[in-house]
Amino acid sequence: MNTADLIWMNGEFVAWEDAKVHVLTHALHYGTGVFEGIRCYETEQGPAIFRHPEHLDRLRRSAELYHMDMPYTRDELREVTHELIARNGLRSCYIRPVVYRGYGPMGLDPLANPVECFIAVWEWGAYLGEEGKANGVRAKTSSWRRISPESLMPQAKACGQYLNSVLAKIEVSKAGYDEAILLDHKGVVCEGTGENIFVVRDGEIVTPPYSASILDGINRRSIIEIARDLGYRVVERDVAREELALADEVFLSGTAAELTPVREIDDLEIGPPGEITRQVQKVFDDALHGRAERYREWLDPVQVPSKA
Ligand code: PPE
Repeated sequence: MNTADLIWMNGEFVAWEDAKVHVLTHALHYGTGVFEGIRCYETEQGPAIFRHPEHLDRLRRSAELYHMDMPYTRDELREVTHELIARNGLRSCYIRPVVYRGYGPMGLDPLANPVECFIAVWEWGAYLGEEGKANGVRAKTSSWRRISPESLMPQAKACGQYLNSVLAKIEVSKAGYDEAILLDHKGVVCEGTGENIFVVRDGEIVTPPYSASILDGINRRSIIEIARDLGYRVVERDVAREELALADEVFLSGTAAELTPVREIDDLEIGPPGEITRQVQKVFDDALHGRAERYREWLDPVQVPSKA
């Protein structure tokens, strides 16, 4: 992992190696934190953050679901993120804000623990590998079901909830696959461990709806918009497991993974990335890197503060 010089933590810029928490930090014991994954891309106009306000809004909503009052406003977080990227001299990076319950009383009632916040940035390459992004990954359906709305809140991007993804990821990586696909508690296709999923069949694009316990992915929304702008029909409906194997094309979307095609599912061949996947991937990549005029408003150019 590439480190950066500075991390922003509770209102201050601190050296990477000094960004520390106490061992009795509540979130470390009980997973009581929420986070975001955001990417900043090098564009002709300089570094620019993809759908920054949308990510910060989701962070606030996740915090609210766990009864945490955000210690900073959206604008404050946006500005310090710009400054952090500039002060680290980064042209492109991954951005990880975390809002969490800090050191305080032990025990499950977190309400007396302080709500703390940090933002870390680092250079992060293709999450499922450059090869996977270009030629597709091998996926396997996990035996673990995606967290159900009966026990947790699938729409919250909360730290503890990721134990579900961690179990699925370990299961399939030990079996030699690149990524896990989780079914939801009803047995329909939900998503990857950190990506939403799209299925293409007979020219139509299908993706599971919110009722399938998915995370409301910001890239998912962007890709739906791009695909519709390209003239494709995109349908949000339940997807049966075997539809993955019967699909003409399957791809994943997420901030870390961007748009990554799936070439094999449960040892059944889907094939190399198809025409629709490639077309959507190209426009999406242009949007991320500021090459698509139509989607320019999705980018938040990093404003370099004068003191940087
Ligand atoms: N589902 C899950 C479970 C998920 O974690 C992500 C993002 C998505 C869907 C796609 O959401 P979006 O990025 O808004 O399009 N996963 C983040 C964390 C990945 C990680 O390994 O850490 C990410 O991609 O940043």
